[in-house]
Amino acid sequence: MSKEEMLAYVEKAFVGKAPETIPAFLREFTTQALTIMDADKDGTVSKAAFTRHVLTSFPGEDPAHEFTRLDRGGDGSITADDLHTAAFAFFTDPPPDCPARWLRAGVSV
Ligand SMILES: [Ca+2]
Repeated sequence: MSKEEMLAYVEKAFVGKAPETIPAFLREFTTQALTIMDADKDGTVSKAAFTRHVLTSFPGEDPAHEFTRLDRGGDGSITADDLHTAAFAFFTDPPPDCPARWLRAGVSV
């Protein structure tokens, strides 16, 4: 096993093998981020609530593209599962335009 293979294994073990099985510390973080952005406390984050939250933390930014990426179900709201998927992708295989603003927004409160 090469050093790279070992590091890849450790990274996978660190964040779990799939979005459904991310470890408790990451689940706690995504749940906290969702709670902070979920203005009406119905368990999901609407595009309007997400936009308000991001613009409050980062005035002048356009959160529309990021919302579309995070809303993987395409149902017009961000769920806990959406954030688990985003967190898993963020750590394991971040695309060049990986959504990160929600992470910063979540930890900047
Ligand atoms: Ca909501």
